[in-house]
Amino acid sequence: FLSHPDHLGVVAVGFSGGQCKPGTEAAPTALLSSGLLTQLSSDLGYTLHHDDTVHTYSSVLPASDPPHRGMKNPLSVSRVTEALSKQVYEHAKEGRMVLTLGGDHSIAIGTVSGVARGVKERTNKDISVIWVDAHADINTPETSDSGNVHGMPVAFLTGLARDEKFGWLDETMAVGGRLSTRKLVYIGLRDIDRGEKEILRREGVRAFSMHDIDRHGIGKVMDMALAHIGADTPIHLSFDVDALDPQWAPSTGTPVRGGLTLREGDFICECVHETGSLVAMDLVEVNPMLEEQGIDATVRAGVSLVRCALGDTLL
Ligand code: Z70
Ligand code: MN
Ligand code: MN
Ligand code: MN
Repeated sequence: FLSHPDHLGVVAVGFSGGQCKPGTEAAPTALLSSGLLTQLSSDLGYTLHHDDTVHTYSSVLPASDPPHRGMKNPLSVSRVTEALSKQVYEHAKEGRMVLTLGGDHSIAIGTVSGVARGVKERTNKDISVIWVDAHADINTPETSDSGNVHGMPVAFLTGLARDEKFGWLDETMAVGGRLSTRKLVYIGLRDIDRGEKEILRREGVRAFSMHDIDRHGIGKVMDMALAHIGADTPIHLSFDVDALDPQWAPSTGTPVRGGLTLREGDFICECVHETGSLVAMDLVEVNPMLEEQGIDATVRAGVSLVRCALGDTLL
C-alpha cells in the first residue's frame, strides 16, 4: 500500500494534555536521544523524512481551555491533533510509512485521521487499526470518569463521540472515512471502564484481552487478529506502551499489572511487520519523567517495539 515502503515520515509530538501527568511531552526527545532514528536508517535502511523538531504546537494552543462536557483541555487536544493530522497526512499521501512518537494517546485522533485520509486518497482503501493497550480508550465524554481525552480517542475516530470543538475531524473524516468498529482490533486489554465494556459489547468490537492471550498464547491471538483484519487491508498500529507489563515499561502514567512481556510486545510488532500491510505506527504514553534515575527501561522497550514493527528480524 506504500509507494515508498523504504521511506519513513517521522513526527515527534511533545504533548501531554490528553491526561494530567506531566512528562509524556518529554518522550520524543528521550526516544530520539537513544538513537532510534539512526538505528532505523543505518540498521533497517529507511530514508528518513523528519524535520528534526519535537513539536509542541505552542502557536495553536489556546490561552484558556476550560472543561467542556467534562473533557479536560478539549481545545488544546483538538488544535494539536488537527495540526498533527495534517503533518501525518502529508507523509501518508506521499506513500511513506509514518512513525509518530508521542505524547499521550489522545494524539491518535490526529495520526489515525491523517493516515486514513492519506491512504484513502492514494489507494482508495480504508485502513484497519490495531490498538495495543491495557485500556480501550473508547470512552465518550459522557462515559468517562476522568475527563482525560487520552481515554477517548477511539470514540472520536469511530464517530461514537462527536463534538463541535472537534469540527475539523468531521471534515477530515468526510474524505478519509471514519474508522469502522469492524476495522478495529484490540490487543492487551485489562483495565476497561464499565461504560467502555458496554460500548465494546454493543458494537461487537474484536478485542483480545490478557485473558485471551493467557488462553491461546500470543501466536494464536495474532493469527486471529490478523485474520479478522484480512489481507489486502492497510494497517495502522497504535501502540500504548502501558500494554506492556510494568516490569518492562514502568514509566507510564497508568501502569497496570498483569501485562504483556517485552517479547510478546515485540512479537505483536514483528507479526504486523510480516503482513507487509503496515502503513503507520504510533508509540505513545512513554513518560521519561517517571523513570528512576539513570534507568531507561521504558524508553528502551519503546525503541525495541518500533524496531520490530519496522522490520528488525531476529535472524
Ligand atoms: C481510563 C480513562 C487510559 C491510558 C489511561 C483510563 C484511560 N479508561 N489510557 N492510560 N493510556 O480515564 O478513560
Ligand atoms: Mn523509494
Ligand atoms: Mn492508550
Ligand atoms: Mn493505556
